Amino acid sequence: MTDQTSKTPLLDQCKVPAELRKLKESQLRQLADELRTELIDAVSVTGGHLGAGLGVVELTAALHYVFNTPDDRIIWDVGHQAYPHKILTGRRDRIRTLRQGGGLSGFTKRSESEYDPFGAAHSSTSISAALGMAVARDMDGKKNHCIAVIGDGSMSAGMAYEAMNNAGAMDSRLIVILNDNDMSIAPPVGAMNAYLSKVLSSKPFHKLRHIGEDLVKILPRELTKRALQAEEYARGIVMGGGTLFEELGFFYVGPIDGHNLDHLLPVLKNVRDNLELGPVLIHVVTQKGKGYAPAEKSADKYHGVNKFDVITGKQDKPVANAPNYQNVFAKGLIKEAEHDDKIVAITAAMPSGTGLNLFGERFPARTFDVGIAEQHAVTFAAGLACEGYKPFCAIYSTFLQRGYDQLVHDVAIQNLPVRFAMDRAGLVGADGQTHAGSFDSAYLGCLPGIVLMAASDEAELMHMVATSVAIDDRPSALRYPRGEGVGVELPDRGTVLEIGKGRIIREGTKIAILSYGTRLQECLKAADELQMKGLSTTVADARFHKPLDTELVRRLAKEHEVLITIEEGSIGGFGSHVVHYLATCGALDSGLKIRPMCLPDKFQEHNKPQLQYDEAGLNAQHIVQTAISALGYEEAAAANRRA
Ligand SMILES: Cc1ncc(C[n+]2csc(CCOP(=O)(O)OP(=O)(O)O)c2C)c(N)n1
Repeated sequence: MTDQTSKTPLLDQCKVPAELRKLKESQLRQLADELRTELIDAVSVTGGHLGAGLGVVELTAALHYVFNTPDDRIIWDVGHQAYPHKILTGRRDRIRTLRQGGGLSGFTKRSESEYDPFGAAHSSTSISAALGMAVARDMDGKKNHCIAVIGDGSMSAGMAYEAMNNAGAMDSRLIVILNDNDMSIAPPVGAMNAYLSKVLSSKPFHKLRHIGEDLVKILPRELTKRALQAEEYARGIVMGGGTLFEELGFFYVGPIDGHNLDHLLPVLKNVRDNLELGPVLIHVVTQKGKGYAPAEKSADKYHGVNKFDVITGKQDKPVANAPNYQNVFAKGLIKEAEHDDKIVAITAAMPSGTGLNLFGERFPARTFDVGIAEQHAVTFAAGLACEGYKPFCAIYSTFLQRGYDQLVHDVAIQNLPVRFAMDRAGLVGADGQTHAGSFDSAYLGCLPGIVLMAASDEAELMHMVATSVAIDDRPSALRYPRGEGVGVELPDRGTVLEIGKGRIIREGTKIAILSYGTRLQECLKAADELQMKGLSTTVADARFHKPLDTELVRRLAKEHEVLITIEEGSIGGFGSHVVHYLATCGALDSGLKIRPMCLPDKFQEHNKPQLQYDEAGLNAQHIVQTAISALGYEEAAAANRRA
């Protein structure tokens, strides 16, 4: 029985897709409206990605209605648009726990639901994964469908083309839905975007009255593959648009209005029922933020939002106590670029996330948004460096993983002075495992010749930007975290630091804490506490991971009983190098108690940043405990109590 008081009576009946599939087709419009209401209400409580989900409400309902999920696999690219999918696939009761500690992930995740056949968060992986599943299905003699849903922004990454190129040649039955909303986080860039606009302007939307006849004509069940190929060829020539995909071996259908269920449903059914087809690309046009006025009006279409008031759309923005790191990075780089016209900046589709939107306002001709194309961004920067430019490649630590071979092969081996500005280094809170910048110190620390720095506060970041400009004979990278600085005074312009030299912040005699990056504040708190316990503590800021300040490290090792290193990065990073160095030069033979503190050896789940640090054991109290237990005082105290 339907709850008469509910704002979402139909949605209440559809806890899983099998129940959705019991509705009449004529009820789907109302269901989609209810789904949108529920989505807005949920994200107003949790914050998170809203615009992308609003744009695929109808598509989500239509896909689960037409296809037999979870046997049919729907793979959402990035996964940030999958909140409506989560609501329809048994997770509505937990939807208000999105991105909260212990709650649902903000992306698709295999361990969360059988309806998430593939986890995502980094873009442009869906076609490859769907093709793998399609080929496995064929080898197993099964019949289920494999559907990748990918945005026009995510189509700018090379991986999507690698997958299409392979799919076109494999001829396996695969459905790719191109969700074209003419937006990424910022307006999309590049020739592909221009191409899609051309397709849209040259071809009218399929009209309802044509859809049945057209598609029967286009996708006749009885056509042999050969005849189908002839048909594709003819369509490419006659219809103009879609040819690029057809040249890649896809059967192109579209463009289709992705908010019109009368258009979507027959197309999806036709494609579902034509088992002779190889790879098909359905070009669906949607609007990011659709159906919620404040989102539709906003410049980023509410890509990612804080909690907000549903009536006004006003977001709950916490008052900032200090400027955030990305803006300080932009300020520092603008200042340097005013003095050096060889400085150029590169972003891979994240101008506002990296602060390069500010640099771009000041130096539009020296700013390059290359699209979601980290691999290209790195080698493009290498090319600029070859010609005497000073490229700053501003890429989040987690996304730079994608450009690793380019970094090794194109930049490091050729010793090119590309500067990497790695934002979101360390834990990132609600975005969780897939976005944590945990590994850069480990994956860069092993590269010969590179200079690695980590800023301990926002003034240090300014200095390190200035230092990167000065390092013109080899690659360098600097890491800084997500969020606000610590509130120190900012210089007007950064000062160039001595390469490979750390600094002592506080002198002591018994315990030494050597910090790399922003845990420095916790080290100072820990030192206060240790001091109160009568344990004289030195605190040093390493500044550089490579070249390592071996003189400082040796001195700390020699003059203290305990040496703690601390960093917001994985095992294999800064601390591992310090231990390796000390072991190699025999400094551990004298009985030094060394304790490297780093992130735990696991992919930490999303949570509030403070709780993530607690879980990681990287707060002041953990440093104190580590020092005390290294000295054996806990055991001594316990032995005393026992006596
Ligand atoms: C490899 C990688 N780089 C950057 C990002 C950050 N990012 C998340 S969503 C997004 C835009 C995606 O645009 P599109 O595919 O068109 O989806 P829309 O949000 O417009 O629905 C970007 C750049 C990412 N997730 N993965």
